[in-house]
Amino acid sequence: MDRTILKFLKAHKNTYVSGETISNALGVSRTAVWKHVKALKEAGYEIESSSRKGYRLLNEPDVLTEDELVLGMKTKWLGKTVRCFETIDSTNRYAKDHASELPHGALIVSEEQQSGRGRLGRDWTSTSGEGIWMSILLKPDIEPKDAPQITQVAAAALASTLRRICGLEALIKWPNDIVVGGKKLCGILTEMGAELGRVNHIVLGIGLNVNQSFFEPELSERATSIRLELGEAAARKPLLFALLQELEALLEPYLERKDFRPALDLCRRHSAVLGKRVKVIGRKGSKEVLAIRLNDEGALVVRDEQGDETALVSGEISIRSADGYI
Ligand code: BTX
Repeated sequence: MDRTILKFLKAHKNTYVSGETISNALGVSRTAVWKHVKALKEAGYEIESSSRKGYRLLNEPDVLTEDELVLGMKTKWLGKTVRCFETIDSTNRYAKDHASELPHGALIVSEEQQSGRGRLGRDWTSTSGEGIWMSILLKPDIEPKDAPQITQVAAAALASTLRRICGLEALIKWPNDIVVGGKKLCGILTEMGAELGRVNHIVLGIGLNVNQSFFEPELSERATSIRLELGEAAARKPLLFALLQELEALLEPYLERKDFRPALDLCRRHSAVLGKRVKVIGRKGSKEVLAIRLNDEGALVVRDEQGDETALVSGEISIRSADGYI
C-alpha cells in the first residue's frame, strides 16, 4: 500500500494531487491516503499537504529501503528480489544463510553493518547511512575455480560506474579493491558455496564508501569516500541503480556464454597494479615482483627478480605497492 501511494506521488513529483484523485486511482479511502502520507513524512519524505490542493512530493530522502529500490530499479533480473535492513551483522552472512530460499540475483542491502566482513577474516567498517553495503546472491553455472572471475566482473562494473557517474579516477587494485588517489574506496568480498566441481551459489559482497566525511585514525591513511574525493555529498540511490545496471550488463555475457572479455578489458584498462612493482603477500610470506599482465582467465601474471613468471589466483593473496599501500 505504502508503495503504490509512493509510486503515485513520485509519478507526480512537484505537482499537487488531491487526496480524492489518489484514493480514486488506487481504490483506497482518503483516510488511508492521509495515514500513508503521514508515515512517509515520518520516514523523511518532504510532502506538502494542503486541504484545498492535496499532496505534493517535494523531496525524497536518500534511503535504501525496499520501496525505493523496488520502485527505482532499472535492471532486468539483477536485484529484482530485495531485502533491506536498517542494521545487520553482515549482508554476506545473511545472503549465505538464506541462499537456498532466495533466487539468483537477489539483493541484500543494509544501512549499517555491525560485523561487516573483509577478506581473510578482516573487518569492514560500515557506518550507518554513509555507504552502500550490499550483497548479491548468484547461482551461476560455473566451476569453483572460475569463481574469482565474478570478483573481477564486479570490480570492472564498479570502476566504470564510478568513473562515469562520479568522474572519479577509480582504479582496480587486483583482485578486489577499488582505489582512488591511492586510497581504498570500495572492497569486494566474494564467497562461495560449492560441492566438488560445482558452484551452488556465490555471494558477491560490495562495500562502497560514499558519504563519510572522516575515517577513524586507523583507517584514515588508507580509506577514502566519494564525498572526501569530490568535496560534496553524493546520492547513494542513483549510484546504486547505475552500478547494478552496469554489473548486470557485464554479468550477462559471462553467465550466459562464459564471455569474460568485456569485464577483463575494463580490468586491464583501469588496473592500479599493471606495470608496477608490487609486494605479494601470501601464506608463506611476502615477495616483491613486477605485475606484468592479467591473463585471459583474469589471473595476475607477475615476474620475479630471476625473471620467472607466475600467474596468481586471488585466493589467499594480498597485494601492496612496493612503497606503500597503492
Ligand atoms: P579486505 O580484506 O580487502 O579489506 C579489509 C581491510 O580494509 C581492513 O582490514 C581495513 O584495513 C580496511 N577497511 C575496513 N573498512 C574499510 C572501509 N570502510 N573503507 C576502506 N577500508 C576499510 C575488502 O576486504 C572486502 C570488503 C567487503 C565489504 C562488503 S560490505 C557488504 C558485504 N557484507 C560484508 O560483511 N562484507 C561485504
